[in-house]
Amino acid sequence: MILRTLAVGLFLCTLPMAAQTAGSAKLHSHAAAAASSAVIAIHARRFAFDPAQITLVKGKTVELDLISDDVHHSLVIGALGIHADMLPGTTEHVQVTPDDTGDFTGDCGHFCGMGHNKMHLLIHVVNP
Ligand SMILES: [Cu+2]
Repeated sequence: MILRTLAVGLFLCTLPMAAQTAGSAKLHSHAAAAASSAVIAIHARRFAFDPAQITLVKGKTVELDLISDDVHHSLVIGALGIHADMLPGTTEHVQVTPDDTGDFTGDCGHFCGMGHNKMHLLIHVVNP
């Protein structure tokens, strides 16, 4: 009985540590992918962008490949000067070179249904 309690205690102690390690590793590889990749594909479908957030590096040019999976959407990021249609069957290629760090929000600029105003893309711009 004592042994069993010990084993459970050990399991509970190691579990959060394992979860933390996995979490930070995942975050790290995501950041590395964003920094080394020059093309980021962004899909739009009613009613979300996928991925819902991306990380860009200040001063580094990245191509956003904008793809609609269903109906006519658009991506509007006022702070980055982006306003691009997203039409089904076509990929819109948009070059962006962020000048400032910070978090910026993109929205769908073409009414696509009742959840249209819930479509947001969060852009993190970080220092090189
Ligand atoms: Cu929309």
